[in-house]
Amino acid sequence: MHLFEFVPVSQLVEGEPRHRRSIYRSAYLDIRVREELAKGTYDYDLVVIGGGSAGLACAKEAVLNGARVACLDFVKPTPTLGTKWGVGGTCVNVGCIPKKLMHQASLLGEAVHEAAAYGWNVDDKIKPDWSKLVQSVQNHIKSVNWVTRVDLRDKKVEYINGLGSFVDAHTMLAKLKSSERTITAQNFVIAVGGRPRYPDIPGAVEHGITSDDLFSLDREPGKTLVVGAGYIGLECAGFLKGLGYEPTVMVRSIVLRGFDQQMAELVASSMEERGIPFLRKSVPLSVEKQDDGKLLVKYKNTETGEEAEELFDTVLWAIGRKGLVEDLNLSNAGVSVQKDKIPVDSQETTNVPNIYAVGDIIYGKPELTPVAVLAGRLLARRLYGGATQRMDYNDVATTVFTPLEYACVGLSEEDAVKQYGEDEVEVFHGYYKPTEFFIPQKSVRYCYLKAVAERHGDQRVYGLHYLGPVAGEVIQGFAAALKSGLTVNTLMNTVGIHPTTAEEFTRLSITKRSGLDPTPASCCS
Ligand code: FAD
Ligand code: NA7
Repeated sequence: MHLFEFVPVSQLVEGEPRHRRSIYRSAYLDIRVREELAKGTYDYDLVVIGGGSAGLACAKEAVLNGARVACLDFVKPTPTLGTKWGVGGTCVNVGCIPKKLMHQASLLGEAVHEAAAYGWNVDDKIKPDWSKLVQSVQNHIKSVNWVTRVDLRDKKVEYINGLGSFVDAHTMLAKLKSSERTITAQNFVIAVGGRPRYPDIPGAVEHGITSDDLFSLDREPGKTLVVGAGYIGLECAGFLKGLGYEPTVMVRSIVLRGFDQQMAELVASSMEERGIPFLRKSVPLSVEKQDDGKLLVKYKNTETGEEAEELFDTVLWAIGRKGLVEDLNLSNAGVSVQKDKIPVDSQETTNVPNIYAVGDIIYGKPELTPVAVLAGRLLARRLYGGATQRMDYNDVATTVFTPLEYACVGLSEEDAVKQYGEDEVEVFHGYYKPTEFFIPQKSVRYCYLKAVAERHGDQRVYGLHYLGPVAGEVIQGFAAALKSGLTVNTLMNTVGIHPTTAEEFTRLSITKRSGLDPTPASCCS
């Protein structure tokens, strides 16, 4: 018998309805037949809770591998403005996509201003139209919501617009618009993601907004206090500045916690150079609305204890996200929770064997769309396709879309030192001058990159860090190289593409340890 021969279940199990899907005839066949019989007692083989990046990928892949799948998705309106959105989750509606589009809008503004130096006759006083930008972004999002629904229908995933909560480990209650529905399933995948946090201070919820409101805001943001110096805070401050508004970033402790701190400080400095003030070591105390609609923010310096206040048009909380475990009634199913996230093992199984979790909701893993998508897909293949491949959460590349972008893959310098010891880590670094920055003469002060590598032996590269234009595009390919065991020798012997900024990685020759000046003399030698 061929290992992957398709055999309809109906030929294997007496009385099995004809529409039941085929399964692989393979080493695990006996188990599958037993599972098949058990499934007869449930409405679905799999119910996925959450129609975002992880849930949709998992649901579609499960159907492709023969499972009967329903996917629940429900969005609660934001507490301040009541903003809500359609199926697709955070990335599409209030995350990566609108963020990247607004970042692009701000880069375009910069490009238009630079165009004059390249000979274009452009009006120097150009101004963006916020409502038009929001309209364009929202139109795109609505079209993606529509395509997502059609795709689910075509792929035979039953989409249920309902808020799911567990009744027991095999039963879910879905609260629909005006009714309730009880659903049973053999397996559940929890993919509910997270939502922005609000600080516990007076006026926070009444007057402050989050990224969930920003991309559809029906007025110009104006002078904006962005509280939080994680990547969402910095990205929002960055595009708001590029669009001509006045953002200020309030930093509680450090910038970009979890990222390489030398790079993080360069990102912050490059933003300050563009006129974005950073209120360091500060936390907000209260937000009060004034008669003229302005928001008075009182805040304090955490080191000196000194208090201060300032008026803003908008206060944007970007202080992290909390996992959406509350509505799930996880205790009914016996699922453990750790700090509003769900701990899972290396197969994304929770402490309850038939309940899995993927995406932002899992504890201690990168909160990124491609991570959610791949983990969801691999999980479905393991559950229904007989696959064994597990998600590798290491060496995931990412980009911070600040005005000067920062992308990285692998270990930060401090993590490499922590893991291998200072004597065993070599850092190759250099400043560089992007050709496109020569006209008009733009600041190259923060165009910097480094390779963190093994000091001896093969000199394996542990991490790559790049601050400059199109950072994500630059690092993506290097991420594949790093995953394939990239060494310093390979990097140095790779012929660059000239004139690009990515080629600078092939020209790194100065180590930090040498103390030599890493600023470039010329662009072409
Ligand atoms: P989500 O996409 O959040 O989907 C979960 C879905 O489940 C939601 O629709 C939610 O409403 C629904 N839900 C919750 N509870 C229930 C329930 N009980 N019943 C039914 N449905 C429920 N990642 C990147 O890779 N690149 C980026 O550039 C990037 N930028 C970002 C920018 C911003 C502003 C934000 C906020 C995030 C960004 N991310 C980015 C992160 C990315 O959006 C997330 O990692 C990704 O969306 C996680 O997918 P998920 O499926 O786990 O959760
Ligand atoms: P992050 O990366 O968790 O950053 C949150 C930032 O907000 C960080 O600078 C925090 O400072 C700061 N923070 C947290 N709580 C407060 C309070 N109460 N007051 C002031 N400042 C505070 O969150 P993001 O929103 O940027 O991103 C969340 C995830 O979504 C991220 O992993 C992405 O992948 C997607 P701290 O360093 O803790 O002192």
